[in-house]
Amino acid sequence: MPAITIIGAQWGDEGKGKAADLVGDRVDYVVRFQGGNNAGHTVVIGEEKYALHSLPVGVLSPDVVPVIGNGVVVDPAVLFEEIRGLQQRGVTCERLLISANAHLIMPYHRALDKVSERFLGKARIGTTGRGIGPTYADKISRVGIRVQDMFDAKILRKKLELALNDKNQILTKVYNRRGLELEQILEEYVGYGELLRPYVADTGLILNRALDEGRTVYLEGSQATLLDVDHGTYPFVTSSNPTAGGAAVGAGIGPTRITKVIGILKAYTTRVGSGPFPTELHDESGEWLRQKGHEYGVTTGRNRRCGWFDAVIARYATRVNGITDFFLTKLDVLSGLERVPVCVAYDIDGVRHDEFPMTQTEFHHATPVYEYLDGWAEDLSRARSFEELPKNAQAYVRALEEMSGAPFSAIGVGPGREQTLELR
Ligand code: 2SA
Ligand code: GDP
Ligand code: MG
Repeated sequence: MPAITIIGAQWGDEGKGKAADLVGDRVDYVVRFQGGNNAGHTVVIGEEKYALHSLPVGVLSPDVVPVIGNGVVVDPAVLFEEIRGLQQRGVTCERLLISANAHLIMPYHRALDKVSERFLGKARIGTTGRGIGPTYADKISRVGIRVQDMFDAKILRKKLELALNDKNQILTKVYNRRGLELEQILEEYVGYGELLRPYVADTGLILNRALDEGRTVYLEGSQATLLDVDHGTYPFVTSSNPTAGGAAVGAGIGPTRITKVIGILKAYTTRVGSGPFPTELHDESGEWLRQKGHEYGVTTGRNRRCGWFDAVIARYATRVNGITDFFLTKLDVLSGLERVPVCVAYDIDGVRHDEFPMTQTEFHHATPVYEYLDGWAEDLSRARSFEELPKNAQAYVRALEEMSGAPFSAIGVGPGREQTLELR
């Protein structure tokens, strides 16, 4: 049976949380495979709204096993806070499984993330400040600390000594900040180890066995294609691989297990943090989209930058991820426009580009070539089938589908579970 992955097709916040929740009653496992508590995934169930950061959305479905895979970075304090918050609202997290190989976000990672951003000034990435980049950097440098290290105080001490030698030098000598105390961190993380132990498992083995037994595994991406450290707008990216290839690596399954790659695509575009964004609107239209779409960071509360739909990006996401179908979200937000601009190609220094350009410099110079589609005035939030949508909204969807390079299988007309139209 299949593993299915959902991937953000733009710069994040496309509505992956809602998409993952929708399948909750049809899957057995929901797995986070990269990123950490930089993510903000919103799920609206009736009157209740949940914002998940570390936990997979599957935690909200009673019959699903939520899994934090080996590719994720975990901040134990944040994770426990999130578990506690859910428990207070009657959501139990007992089924949660956490990979022993997942890396831990340490206090010096958070400190370095914040202070390096401050020192970068105008060149800053605009990170979430959660320590994500420094944690992945240590993982790749082979000096990271993993979940399993918390179970052995002696090993943890050795690894911490090594790490702090280096990090305290940087914090004090380069950034003129206070160094961190080994004993304090050791005590804190040994404590987290005891609390986490019941959840820790060989998640790769469990997921492979589940697939062998015919169960369905859902791989929930965070961030998005253009924030991918390999395929995104480097250096303005996150430090993991949110693209479909990363799903296999970060969950511990083979790529041949993944039979479906669902791209989540917003009917317009947003980005939070720095970096190039060809269709960005700096005028009242951008503000209109932000307010109508409630485009504010779920983790940091930052204003999201807003712009029109970009078909070059959608095609790029199809190519990089091998997207089998798209879920188009937030179509309802566009009601009330006379004409809806859609970027169909870029003009780069006088040359038309239909594909994502090869170099970052070209992307920085890209200006959108727009086509203007007829808008609609009607409120879409009560529509329950594609046929109920105004003709121009239907035409907008079909035009985007044509440009994006993969079929659209669902359309979002509101944040609620029932505000989803299936497309054949
Ligand atoms: P980081 O913290 O190292 O991952 O930041 C690097 C870049 O990745 C962006 N990033 C995100 N972009 C969109 N949504 C994210 N999650 C939150 C949300 C963001 C928030 O759901 O709203 O609340 O601000 C997310 N996480 C990371 C980040 O903006 C940097 O551009
Ligand atoms: P994620 O990071 O991709 O999970 O997305 P976020 O949760 O950060 O942001 C998406 C926001 O859009 C959330 O507030 C969702 O509740 C909301 N949302 C999702 N789908 C739709 C939709 O089709 N229409 C509207 N109006 N809101 C939606
Ligand atoms: Mg989000």
